[in-house]
Formats: sequence, structure tokens, C-alpha cells
Amino acid sequence: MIKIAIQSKGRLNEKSMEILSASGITVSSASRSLTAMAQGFPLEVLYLRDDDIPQAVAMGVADLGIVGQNEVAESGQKVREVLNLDFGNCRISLAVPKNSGYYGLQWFNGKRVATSYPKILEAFFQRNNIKAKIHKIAGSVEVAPAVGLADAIFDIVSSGGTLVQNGLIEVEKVFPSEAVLIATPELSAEKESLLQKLLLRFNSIKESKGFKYVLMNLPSVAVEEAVAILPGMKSPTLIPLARDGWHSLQVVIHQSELWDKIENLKKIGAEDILVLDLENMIR
Ligand code: PRT
Ligand code: ZN
Repeated sequence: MIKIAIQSKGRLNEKSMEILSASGITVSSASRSLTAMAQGFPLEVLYLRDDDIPQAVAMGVADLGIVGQNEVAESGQKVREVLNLDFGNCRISLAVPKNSGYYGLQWFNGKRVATSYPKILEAFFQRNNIKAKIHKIAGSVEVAPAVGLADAIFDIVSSGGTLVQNGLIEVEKVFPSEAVLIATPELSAEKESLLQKLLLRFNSIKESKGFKYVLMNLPSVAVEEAVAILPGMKSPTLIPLARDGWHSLQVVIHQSELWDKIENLKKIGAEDILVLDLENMIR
């Protein structure tokens, strides 16, 4: 049995549940209490506030956790970052009011900066030899300059919309972040082996992202040309059709080149092209 802590509600909750479910692990979210037993894997889920996840994992209250790298860094807790999960992408940035006359990092000397991430900011200012006053506030950091609480802010930015709405401009992108799977530094042999099994599943979901499974019928005379257009994982799969002179061709293609490849394949006679979503890719 292994225990994983995930955010109880908030931005990371849904994607955390999704990756478990895509891994064949069912967790009932109906009568959600603090913990839930999963089906399909010897796993117990612990629902926590994201701020509490790094400490819970460092202490071994949970063996694993899914949380933003920003929270891991700010907590200063000793945990292993095992796998980047490709969601919850954001950055922690310094932002200043539009008409502040910002001219570079030195501008921050003597200024008051409001943030919920004082440790990360302090380390950044120290590295850059900036002497500023850091004000820790818990929420609504973006309004601090307008109400006179601070001269600038250090906060999470994703689309940048919140900054624009508050008349602020992003001047330094300090800390890029995404959701990560974290683990207690020392796990028992049994838990370590369960972690490795979970990693195989999570990795296969990550790997399959952005890929499509494509099937088509192709005149046999065009097979060689098609293979040149389509180098697959090993090479495309070819199956002769019952109808003479035709093959079925199957291949995995990344979304970014899907339409280019399809246009080229149509030019050499491909027909009945099916494009399917790919859920897992185990290499
Ligand atoms: O209740 P709990 O403590 O668990 O949740 P929370 O309110 O502290 O965190 P939550 O759910 O808001 O965010 C969880 C995690 O999602 C964060 O720790 C980040 O790792 C990640 N994440 C990704 C974000 C964003 N994107 C994000 N845009 N966290 C917050 N925001 C906020 C930001 O603070 C700002 O107010 O969204 C606003 C900016 O968004 P844009 O798109 O306008 O730039
Ligand atoms: Zn939080």
C-alpha cells in the first residue's frame, strides 16, 4: 500500500484525478473525505491543501504527492521531485505598476514587494544583490500596489491577464513551475517498487500526449513512398488488405506534423484515413 497526497480542491485537483484515472486507478470523489481508498492499485489518496503537501510528504504522512514546484521550493521541505507532470504550468514573476519607470533589477533596491512566496523571492534578491523589503501576504497579492501596500509584487503568472487587469507589467520571470510528483526521500522497498509501477503508468500517459494513432488504406505501389514520409516508432505497420493491390498502414504521428503528413499521404493515394487519440504509450 502506498499513500499519495493530492490537492483537495483548486487548480491541480482535476488534473491530478485525471492522471490517476488514466493510469487505471479509480478513486471515488463522491463522498470525498480526507482520505479515500483507490481501486485498481494499492493506493490511498489523501486530500490536502497544496501548501501542506510538501511537508506531509517530507514527514512520511504521505509517501507521494502531486503539487506545484513553486510550493515545493517555498516550503523548503526535503522531498524527491520524481516526475514533471506537464500541467499546472506557470511562473512566479516580479511585476511593477505600468508607470513605475522600471529600468532593471536595481529598481527594486529600497522598494516594498508583496508576495506569498517570500523564501523564493529572498533567495532571488540575495543572488542578485538587491536590498528590498519583502511583505508576506496570503492572497490578492495583485492589488497590493493599488492600495499602497507595496511598490511591486512577486506572484504567480499564467496567462498574464490578472496583471493587465491590475495595471501591472511583468518585468522578471524568476521561477518557472509545473506540477510534479514528489516522494518521501527514503521509501521502504515495497513502496519504492509501487512507485516504480506508478511511474511506468504516469510516463506512458506523458509520452502519449500530443500523439495520434493514424490508420489509412494505401495502394501497395505507394508503400515505399509512404514509409519515407512516415518514420514511425520503429517504422509504420503494414498489413495487406483482402483487396489486391492495397495495404492498411498504421502509424503514430505527433500532432505538430499530423496535417503535413496527411496531405503528403493523400497526394500518393492514401484513402479512408482515421485519426485516433492515444491514451498510453509504453516504450
Ligand atoms: O486551497 P489551496 O491552498 O489548496 O489552493 P491555492 O488557492 O493555494 O492554489 P491554487 O489552486 O490557486 O493553485 C494551485 C497551484 O496551481 C499553484 O500552486 C501553481 O503551482 C499552479 N498554478 C498554475 C496557478 C496558476 N497556474 C495561476 N494562474 N496558481 C495560481 N494562479 C493564479 C495566480 O495567483 C494569479 O492570481 O491565477 C492568477 C494569474 O493567472 P493569469 O492567467 O491571469 O496570469
Ligand atoms: Zn495553497
